[in-house]
Amino acid sequence: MQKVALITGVTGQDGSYLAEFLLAKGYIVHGLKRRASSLNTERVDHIYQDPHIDNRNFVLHYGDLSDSSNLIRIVQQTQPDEIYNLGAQSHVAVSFESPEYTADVDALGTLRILEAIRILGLEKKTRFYQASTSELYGLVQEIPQKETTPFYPRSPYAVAKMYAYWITVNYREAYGIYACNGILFNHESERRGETFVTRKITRGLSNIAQGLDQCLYMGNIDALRDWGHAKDYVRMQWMMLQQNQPEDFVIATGVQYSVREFIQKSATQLGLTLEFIGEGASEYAQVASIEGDKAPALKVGDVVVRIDPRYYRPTEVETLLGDPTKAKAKLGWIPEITLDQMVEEMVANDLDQARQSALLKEHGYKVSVGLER
Ligand code: NDP
Ligand code: GDR
Repeated sequence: MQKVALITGVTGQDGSYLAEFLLAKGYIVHGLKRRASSLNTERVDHIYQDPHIDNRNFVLHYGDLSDSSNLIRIVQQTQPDEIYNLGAQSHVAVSFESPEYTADVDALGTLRILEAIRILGLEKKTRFYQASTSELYGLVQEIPQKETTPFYPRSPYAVAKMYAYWITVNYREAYGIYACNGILFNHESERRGETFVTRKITRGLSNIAQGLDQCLYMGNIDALRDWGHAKDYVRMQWMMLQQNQPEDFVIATGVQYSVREFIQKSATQLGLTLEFIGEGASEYAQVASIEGDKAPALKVGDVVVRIDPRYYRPTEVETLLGDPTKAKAKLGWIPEITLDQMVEEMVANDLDQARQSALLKEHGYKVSVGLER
């Protein structure tokens, strides 16, 4: 019998990699997509199947985590063996702008799916994965952070995710649902949303290198993160649902870098050496030397990074470092992609896109590199 999975957030970074992963394992994959005024399925277009063919194994359904009746109907129609709840308003800074919406989708959205499982009597059939986050640790109480480290959320996003974490635990204990939290530390890829810090850096520097933009405006570049690759992390999401007993796991690399170091590494990939001058909001980085021809639009002395306090958060998470010992010991999970390989992949992808745009511009076509930063 083919297993059936339902993924909320299938059009996002993780959802798209997880859908590929499950299809390769022979699953029938159903995904929830939101109605938007323009198409938002770019990350899954390569696995899209024409609705006119029979026996599709990848099917998208319109839906929203704020809409219980729609969720109940989709769970009823698809009768999933596994639900991966990846859908969320996932941007921490945006959650300060839209706290109520974030709570509705990220906290109550999780409850709505768990209730759908219960209302439909699927407690013994459907396994549930909740996309929990290292943001729960916020103002960190212990370094490195593991499954037993106390939570101290520092944003409306993290507070909403804390509700989702505990309601998942509660439905496991109260109703015997196989439900797990993956407490995932930051993970990135060439499919990362453009306004998260890593992609903002690789894309921004690539555009500057090709003469499509002038400067990258950053917030707190001293923040420390434990960054892994999304492909390694979605594999782990699946592994968590294949155990005999449901449990919560921290997923991290156990290695930490600053945002500043990520900027340096990305610049090196572009053949640039940067010099950081000043401190805090007055800080900027200029090109100290250039090697190779990946940055034809730049010259030594050009300022490529400036600090703009508008990107500071009202309450910041300064440092995150995970301890994945439990996941390694119990599940045999080992991350395969290093940070340097990931930076190389992300810069190569963004440089390729920037080169295409630069070529179009050179030939008189209008190009937009996206002004929303
Ligand atoms: P993305 O922001 O790339 O994707 C989020 C997905 O959720 C998109 O498909 C989005 O749809 C969808 N979505 C947003 N709002 C709603 C809604 N109201 N109803 C239904 N779907 C909605 O996130 P990631 O792939 O990076 O992360 C996946 C999950 O893991 C998220 O829950 C995130 O909070 C969590 N997480 C992520 C980490 C990371 O480092 N990436 C680390 C820890 C946890 P659309 O495409 O239409 O916007
Ligand atoms: P984060 O990721 O908040 O950790 O949440 P993000 O990449 O947005 O920020 C990481 C750190 O970089 C600092 N920073 C900036 N961030 C952004 N976005 N833009 C900037 O210009 C900038 N300058 C500095 C931030 O202040 C922060 O300290 C991500 C999301 O994927 C969540 O959904 C997920 O739960 C957590 O990772 C784990």
